Amino acid sequence: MSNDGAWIHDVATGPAAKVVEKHREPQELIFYSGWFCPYVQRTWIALEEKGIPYQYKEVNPYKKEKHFLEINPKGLVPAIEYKGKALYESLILCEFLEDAYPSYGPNLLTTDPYAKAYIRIWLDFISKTIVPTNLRLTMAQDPAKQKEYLQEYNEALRTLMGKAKGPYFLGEEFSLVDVAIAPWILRDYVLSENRGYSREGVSPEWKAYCELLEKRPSVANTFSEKKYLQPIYNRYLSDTAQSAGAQALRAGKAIP
Ligand SMILES: N[C@@H](CCC(=O)N[C@@H](CS)C(=O)NCC(=O)O)C(=O)O
Repeated sequence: MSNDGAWIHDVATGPAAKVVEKHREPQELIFYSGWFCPYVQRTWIALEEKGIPYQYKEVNPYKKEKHFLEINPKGLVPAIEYKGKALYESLILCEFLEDAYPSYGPNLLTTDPYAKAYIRIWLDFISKTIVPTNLRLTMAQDPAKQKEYLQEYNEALRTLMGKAKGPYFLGEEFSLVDVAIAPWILRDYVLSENRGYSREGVSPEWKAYCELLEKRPSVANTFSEKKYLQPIYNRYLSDTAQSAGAQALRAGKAIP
């Protein structure tokens, strides 16, 4: 199967296309994005929340073009180039934005040492438990495995919600924990339509939290039209995706 990414729609659409249009001018921060990618969306939400000037550049990471591999040797989006130097990894980029642009917008990581460490504990839980379980559930073909992973996924979301103060994870303030999970909330219709997941099935608190997050402008405005995501999700749902994440999961390795 071809893995050059030619089957992926090449530009952002819907609300995200309008945001892209506003970020064409050269800036000292270049944001290398793939419109479809949930990890990208984390960094994009943080850029928008903080009102940081950035230049948007669309990359198809499946094509592994030489110029992009020079920016991120892993060949994954998101990546940024800041004053000519390259960085990557969605949550590391979000933290970097707080350090590099302290006077821009709200501090999504807070300034309190305890709160910062607490946020990182839950970012770690999202990265190591929620996201891999979501992917496993999406890719599972055996109905018994789907059932098992759905239970695990619901349980993981309940664990997260058990710590949420409401309305956002930390209380009144929107933080990096909300940023880190929001892209998977916007895409959860894939699991509802195909894997028996429902927000109510997790908990009423989770449903309310999802509805709040998906309405937030930085979240809603960095999302494209769902129809263009369909070919991508079809590959995951039929377990034929060849992304680095899908391959790692099949091999029983941690997702990159
Ligand atoms: N841990 C990385 C994951 C990024 C990632 O997996 N991005 C995907 C797109 S959603 C990618 O670039 N895939 C290219 C490939 O699999 O070859 C992060 O958080 O930034």
